[in-house]
Amino acid sequence: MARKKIALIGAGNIGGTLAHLIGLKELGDVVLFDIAEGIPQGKALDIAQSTPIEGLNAAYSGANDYAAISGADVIIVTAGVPRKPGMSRDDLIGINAKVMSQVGQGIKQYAPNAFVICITNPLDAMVWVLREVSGLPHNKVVGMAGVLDSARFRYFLSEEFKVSVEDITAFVLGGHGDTMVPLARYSTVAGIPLPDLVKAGWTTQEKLDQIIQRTRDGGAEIVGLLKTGSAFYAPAAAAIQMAEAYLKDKRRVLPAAAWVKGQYGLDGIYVGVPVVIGAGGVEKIVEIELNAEEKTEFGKSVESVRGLIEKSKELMPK
Ligand code: A3D
Repeated sequence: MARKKIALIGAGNIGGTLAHLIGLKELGDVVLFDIAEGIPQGKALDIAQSTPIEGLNAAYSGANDYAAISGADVIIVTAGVPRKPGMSRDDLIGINAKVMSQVGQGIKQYAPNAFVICITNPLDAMVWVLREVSGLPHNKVVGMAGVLDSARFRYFLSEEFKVSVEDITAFVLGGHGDTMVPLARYSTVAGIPLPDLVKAGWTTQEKLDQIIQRTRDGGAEIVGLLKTGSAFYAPAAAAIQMAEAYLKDKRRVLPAAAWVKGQYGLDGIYVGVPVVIGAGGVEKIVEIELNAEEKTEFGKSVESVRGLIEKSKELMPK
């Protein structure tokens, strides 16, 4: 059986990290694409030269022409611009909506059967643009945000509880932005929900609220430290988990920005919800019951995504 082909559109910080991780996990051959000349070729060659050391089998190439992504099984999109200190994700929409239009055209022409994972911000609206322009089925176009947001939540909780990150599950719903909704009720340590751990004295409600806020601000905290760009190691790891679920038909239950139509009372929008990812792409939207407060927060988040999608429509080249 031939190796899978994974195309990375955008060969910047996240693109390069994705390329490296794909090789280390032997998920397939990698094509790096970017508009910057030399960058995708240089990163491909550099990583390819690490394969004899690691003892792994993966072919690497770099390109500035969309023809190179032809027939890709998986495409991960990071093309565009990241945040700088003081910027919100939504400030990126002017440039990135246009970039997503170009990328969507390239995918439509050369890789219409791929499973596409978008990472470019503002995430939920950019996934919408990519799907709209590429014309791919909704279940084959998805956004990475929830895996990263919940990983941040899990990491902060593991520090607070002094237990392994492996034993913590966390649940984050809604758009990838300041309105994201980390759900304490559905987040657990070895199956014990967080509110029960507050009752048992593991932490206080106040501390838990601070952790939830730090999760919401998780991206900005790193932008503030790096100053020249945004997080890339954890975002890349999160997208790889989603790609692997598709390539290996794992049927993993992961939070992702997926097309929700009918569930949660929504009539067709990309927003963060739990989904099942397997060989069929997004095979199922998992619907959970929300209490009144969670419903209000989720509703606010959906409204904010809706606003960004409307803005994207105006910005997309006609
Ligand atoms: P960066 O290192 O700047 O890489 C972006 C790459 O895109 C650069 O190499 C550019 O040359 C390239 N590029 C620009 N325009 C085009 C185009 N039209 N076609 C092809 N390539 C192009 O950024 P990064 O890798 O750090 O971040 C990439 C994106 O991911 C940004 O929009 C970030 O905001 C976003 N991001 C999202 C998350 C989520 O959790 C959703 C987390 C972190 C970053």
